[in-house]
Amino acid sequence: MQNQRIDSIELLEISKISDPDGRGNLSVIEKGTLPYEVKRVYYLYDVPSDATRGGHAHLELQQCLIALSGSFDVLLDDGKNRTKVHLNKPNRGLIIPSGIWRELENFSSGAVCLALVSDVYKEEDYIRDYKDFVFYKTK
Ligand code: T46
Repeated sequence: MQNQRIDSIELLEISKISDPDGRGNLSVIEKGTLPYEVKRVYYLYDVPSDATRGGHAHLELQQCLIALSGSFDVLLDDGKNRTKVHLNKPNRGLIIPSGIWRELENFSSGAVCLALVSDVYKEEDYIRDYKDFVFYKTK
């Protein structure tokens, strides 16, 4: 959506079930955890520390990003305001609504970014040019 602002971005604390016998942790995302139905899952890995992923906005797609392993920064921009979120916990999700520019950078060694998203892949849903994005937000 065109009028989404930075303050509509949510940090989700995902339940963590710690095993009483020391077998580690288990986190669950199920129907109702996210504000949309998950239609696709993809993940980023082996990302060099000097690489940037993203660099676009979506017209309709909603996403939840999780640092399953390691850490990275997510720069978020609504055309007027910017913020940066550091993701470094497998039980924390960053929910990005549509209409928000994002850039992922500063990947640690071994970082894995899991994305749970609201639709199948559609290139026509992307705004990949920042000037086009700013124009879209001011329309
Ligand atoms: C996002 C950030 C966090 C597909 O064929 N299917 C897919 O589901 C995806 C996500 C990508 N692709 C193809 C399209 C390109 O040829 O994989 C190639 C790389 O995609 P892209 O340049 O969009 O990758 P990122 O990491 O810059 O962006 C991705 C997502 O596209 C995007 O929605 O928010 O991760």
